[in-house]
Amino acid sequence: MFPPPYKIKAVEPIECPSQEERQDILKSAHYNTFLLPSSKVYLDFLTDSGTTAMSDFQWAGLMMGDEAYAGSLNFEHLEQCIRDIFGYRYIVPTHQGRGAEHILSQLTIRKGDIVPGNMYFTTTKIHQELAGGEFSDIIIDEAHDPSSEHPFKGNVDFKKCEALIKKHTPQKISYISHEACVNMAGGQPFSLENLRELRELTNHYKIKIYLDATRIVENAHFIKVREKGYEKYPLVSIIREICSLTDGCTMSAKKDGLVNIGGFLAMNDEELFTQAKAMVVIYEGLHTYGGLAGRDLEAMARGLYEAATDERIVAHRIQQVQEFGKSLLKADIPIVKPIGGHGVFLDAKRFLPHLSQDMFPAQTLTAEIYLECAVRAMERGIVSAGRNPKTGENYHPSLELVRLTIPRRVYTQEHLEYAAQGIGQVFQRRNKIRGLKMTFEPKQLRFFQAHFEPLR
Ligand code: PM9
Repeated sequence: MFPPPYKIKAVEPIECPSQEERQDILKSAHYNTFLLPSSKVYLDFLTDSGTTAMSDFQWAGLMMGDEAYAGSLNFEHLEQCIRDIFGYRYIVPTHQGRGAEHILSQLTIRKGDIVPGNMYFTTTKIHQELAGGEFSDIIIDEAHDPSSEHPFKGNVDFKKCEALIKKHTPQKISYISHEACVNMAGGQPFSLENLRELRELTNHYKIKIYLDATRIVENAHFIKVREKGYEKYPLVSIIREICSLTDGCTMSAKKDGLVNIGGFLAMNDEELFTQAKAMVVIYEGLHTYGGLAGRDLEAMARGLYEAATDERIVAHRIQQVQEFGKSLLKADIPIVKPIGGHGVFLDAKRFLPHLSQDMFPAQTLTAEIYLECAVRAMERGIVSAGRNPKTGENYHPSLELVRLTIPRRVYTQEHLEYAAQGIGQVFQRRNKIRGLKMTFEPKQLRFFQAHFEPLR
């Protein structure tokens, strides 16, 4: 394993609550890790979103914030940076990814439209539904099989895609929603070959592709190391090639953009840009700050440059995730394969085979991991999938996963070894684990705030 391409300049103390304390805290948090106070968490693997340690170059950028209401210098820098790296013509900053998803969905989806995509993401889907659309999954079948070792599980299945277009007519398809390093599949990339073919297919039907670029650097890294012919390509060229095959993107810069807050919407269509600028002023802020301070725009510009040009950052990060996954595999713990980009995903169906999906096995496992070692993980299964808005029935996703998400540049190898040991202890006592029942269910994005209690 090669060492990190950085050294540590500031540290943040963390504490591990005792076992008895953890019992009480978990109960008060209603067995939902989103409701745990972070001061009571030892290692926080809830998310890689906004949890990055910024570089000294980014911190220095905060002091360069131009806090003018209009036309901030930092916006110009960000705009230039996104044009350089991604190649899109027009940029609208937003406070985070879902701000961009909201605007794109409202402007491009009509009531009754279908939005095909390579597996759903929670915030993306809710915005598509609120705009009157219906998400339809066109990812390859292998993505739904946690043990398939397919190197590009984020790929689109063209048969599914074309069948959908023919069934509903091209006019009813708002656009193809194409996510880099598909989160809900376990951080799985698409290949450039697949995207190129998708572009040809959509050109034929005159359908647009909008990329979710949230984890585009990780996807580009996987293309470089797995796709034939790209070994010697700079990451930036791969990113540019991905973007050139799409019509625009939404991005939560809180992940691969290496910042704690920020996002944007980018596109090549001038008319859409004019409409997006009119909308951003209603929901986010002026079109040159999008709900962010000038200093945030600067940190985002610097983070994006850093992530795309210092290739060691993403290479080391992914290596750290891979090593963590391998240590779990060594203990026979069932995880999604291949090990993904931003975290290791436990397969709760195989970890707790005695629990039916309606007993929330992945949610249960997140609670047990916290109890065991004060590590916070996230449910990515039936709770996250929610209900079908038309029928009110629970979706039963094929993947019932616990995500152990690794924040960028935050934890050391010892931290990861500690977590692997704790999860190993839970695995030893798995047969004694009982499920949960839901006692409070918010209407939308229920996983954030739902309450649970142990089944008797
Ligand atoms: N992802 C994550 O933890 C944070 C919120 S959901 C628990 O993975 C993709 C692929 C994401 C994503 C957020 C968003 C929304 C869009 N697409 O959180 O609004 O992974 O910045 O981005 C989270 P924002």
